Amino acid sequence: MIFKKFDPLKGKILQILDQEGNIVDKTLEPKIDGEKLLEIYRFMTLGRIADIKALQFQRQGRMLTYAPNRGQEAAQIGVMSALKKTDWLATAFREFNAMLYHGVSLYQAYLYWYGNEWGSHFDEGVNVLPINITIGAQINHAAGLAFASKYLKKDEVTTVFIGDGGTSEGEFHEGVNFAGVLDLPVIFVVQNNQWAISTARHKATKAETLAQKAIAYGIPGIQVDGNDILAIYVATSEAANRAREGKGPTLIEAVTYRLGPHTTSDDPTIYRSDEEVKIWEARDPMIRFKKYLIDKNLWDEEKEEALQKETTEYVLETFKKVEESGNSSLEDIFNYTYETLPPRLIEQYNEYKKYLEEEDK
Ligand SMILES: Cc1ncc(C[n+]2csc(CCOP(=O)(O)OP(=O)(O)O)c2C)c(N)n1
Ligand SMILES: [Mg+2]
Repeated sequence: MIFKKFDPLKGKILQILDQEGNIVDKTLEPKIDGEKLLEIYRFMTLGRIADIKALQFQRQGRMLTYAPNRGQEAAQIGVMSALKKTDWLATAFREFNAMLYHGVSLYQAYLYWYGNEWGSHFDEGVNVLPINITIGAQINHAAGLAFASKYLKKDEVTTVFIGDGGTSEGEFHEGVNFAGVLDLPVIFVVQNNQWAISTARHKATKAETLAQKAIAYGIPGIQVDGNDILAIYVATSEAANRAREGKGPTLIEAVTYRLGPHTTSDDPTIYRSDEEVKIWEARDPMIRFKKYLIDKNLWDEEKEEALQKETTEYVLETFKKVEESGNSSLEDIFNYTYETLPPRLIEQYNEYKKYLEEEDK
């Protein structure tokens, strides 16, 4: 129903909770119980603190390259909180919060960015595919996974995230088209964070909205305020219902903003203005959701302080464990993609082995 009301071509964007934390349309407010609302807020806080700390660890030389997601908490947790744990998640590399909410431990998530291969090996029963750095590839993984779920008649929905820039990749077209034509149970979530490294969103495509790309594949598309967790939750719930009823895929464009750098190797001050960042800082998804919880008498400053303290301690303790785990073995880097290593990887293996032996001397 919501997809008919918010036509992506008419520039209508779904918002339920505005920037100040006020409900703009009471009829659309989802019925989420207090306990779950608090669980969502705890995860948002964990994601926010873990993200800020990861950047600091990297600056201290204790972590490898890291891709921050500050500002995108609602776009990720809003989606995952509307799904079941038996559903599947396919990610690019900025979905730290989505992964944590869907069952990846903070220890595992950190391990990956620490450079340890075991950070890609999630616990049994955690339905999350490994991080995908190749822009767009996860779209086809998701379509394939959803094809398998449908073929095996399993009640599973696959959700896949991609960035605004990623929607210009060939793989995006192939995967969404494939899912559309076969009515696969997939939700495509485009996190439009306005930038693809230093390429502004309007320089990557002439399309007015990214949600309207859905029209070409004959599937519903909707543009949602990605910093409004209630709106994201509502759109995802409807998309998941459609998928479970066999009605096929949906595309959700979450309009959001990457408040930090692209990665720890990037300096965003070169390509975007402080004014732009300030506008989006005021749209921070955490500020409005906290206000919503306070208005509902579920939250106060005392609870906030305790949560901040407890979460920071947990994050620091977890990272200590990651550092104690050290690096994975050389074999771990090469052993899990091919049954028999192709010649070029044998060459790389030998080269790296030699490098490590020389370093040890
Ligand atoms: C196939 C491919 N081409 C180029 C890159 C280099 N690259 C890494 S991130 C990125 C930009 C991605 O932008 P977007 O899809 O908007 O996602 P965001 O980083 O904003 O989350 C590029 C071009 C890559 N990883 N894979
Ligand atoms: Mg982007």
